[in-house]
Amino acid sequence: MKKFYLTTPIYYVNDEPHIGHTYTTVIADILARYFKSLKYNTFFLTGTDEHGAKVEEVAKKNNFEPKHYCDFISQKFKQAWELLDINYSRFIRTTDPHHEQTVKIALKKLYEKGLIYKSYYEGLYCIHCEKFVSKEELANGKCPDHNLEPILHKEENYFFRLSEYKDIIYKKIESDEILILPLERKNEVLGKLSLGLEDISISRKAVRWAIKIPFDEEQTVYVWVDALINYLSGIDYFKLENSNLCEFWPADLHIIGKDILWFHAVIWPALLLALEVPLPKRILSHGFFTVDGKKMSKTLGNVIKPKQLLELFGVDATRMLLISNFPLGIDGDFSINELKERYNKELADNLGNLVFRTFGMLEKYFKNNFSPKKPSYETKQKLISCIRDYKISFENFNLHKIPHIVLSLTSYANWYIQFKSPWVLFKENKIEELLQVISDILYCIKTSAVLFYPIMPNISKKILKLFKTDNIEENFSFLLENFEIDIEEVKIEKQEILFKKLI
Ligand code: ME8
Repeated sequence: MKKFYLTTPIYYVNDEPHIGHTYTTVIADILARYFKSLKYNTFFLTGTDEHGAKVEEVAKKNNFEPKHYCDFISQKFKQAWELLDINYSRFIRTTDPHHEQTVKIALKKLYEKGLIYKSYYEGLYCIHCEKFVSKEELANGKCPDHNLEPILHKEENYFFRLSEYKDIIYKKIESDEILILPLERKNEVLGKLSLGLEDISISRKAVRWAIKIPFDEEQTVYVWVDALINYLSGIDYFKLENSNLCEFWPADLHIIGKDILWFHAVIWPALLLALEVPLPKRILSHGFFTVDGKKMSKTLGNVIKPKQLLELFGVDATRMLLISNFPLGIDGDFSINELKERYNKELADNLGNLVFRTFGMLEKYFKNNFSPKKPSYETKQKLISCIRDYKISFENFNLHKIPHIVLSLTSYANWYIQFKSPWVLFKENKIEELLQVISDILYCIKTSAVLFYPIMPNISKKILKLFKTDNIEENFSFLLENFEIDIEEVKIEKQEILFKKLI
């Protein structure tokens, strides 16, 4: 059986989930559902990144012990993912004992191989990025991502011989052995790599809320090394638990935001090469979004929480609107008003109205006596081209295109209704022709419901119930392999409104 192992970043617990985290996690869930429906043995890992100075500081501010604070916030992430129908296989926390043990095993291996050494480090450190920053990276002396001044930091640390891996990583990225998507991001990484690669410090003396270095209790593991190793502990790579999950390695896809590409494209592969562990196959790095043209930030008070979208649009529409608002690789802007407009136009007026009016016509014209015809040549061609575009977009991870592709089918069906005017055919008693038109429309509806499954699983199930179809995954793989679908039965009954229009 083919396998697919995909991951999201593990999110910091210094704050509750917002739509940035939601975006990445929804993308992962859609891809996991897609591959699972195509009968891949799929493993989808997400979780929380719980160590580091920043978490300790926020916990203290809120009068919590760090671990209790982590329990509290990681629970918020789990709750949000439940509300968004995120079907992850495992939720990993870096405070899980087996993860901590995995990190220690990895560090010991690196130390024994002579790939870690002690030295002094002095530099500017942004505790919100949890990394040293160079003067060139700063904007007016402040971290451009957090608008805060970094602190001057000097201490004796353990260093990892990252510089030794520059050429090999360059080659592996250039040759797409590690495929970085989209292409512009690959070029960015190659450009930065060609400027040079220095060893990095992988331990801290001052940070206490962290995993202890196994060969020196005075030092703790740098949070990024701790965090990256979650991709191995999440599938029990060193077999600390009695499972066969390690067979999922190597990861088929790491999904991340562009902010953390360097860690995933360079530092992570170098650590894996040093550990003699096979490399991940692909990294999908999406853009960042602003809200009404401004960076999302607590200070500006414009952070959008997933709950706000869920209350307005419901779970399925939230997922669909989130991923299709702009191309995956680029930065985009978010405005609730624009989303409302899209919801009304694309979901209420297009898809929702199509289902409502078609089943209304079925009831009016055919009562309980409807046996569908095969699709006409023109509708069949439309279905085939839509399924082909859909597959290509999924294969290239162009997720933002998918809803628009499926909606082109429902738009076609709405246009077809106007064009063929079934009410005239009924009036003129052209029953055979009427049967063909309604059948064509039903093929479009059923096909779009199946294709929408990874994105809008509940709406998809609701529509497919009208065709007395339960086994969606079976229908999904059949449709994508054969480019056709069967309609055996249709439930003729008055329809509820799938998407209530928003004012
Ligand atoms: O970086 N637009 O965690 P984090 C789009 N713990 N996506 C956004 C976003 C925005 N405005 N803001 C956040 C960390 N994201 C580390 C990761 S992995 C081994 C360790 C998403 O809580 C995006 O996926 O800061 C980004 O990469 C991630 O959240 C950063 O989450």
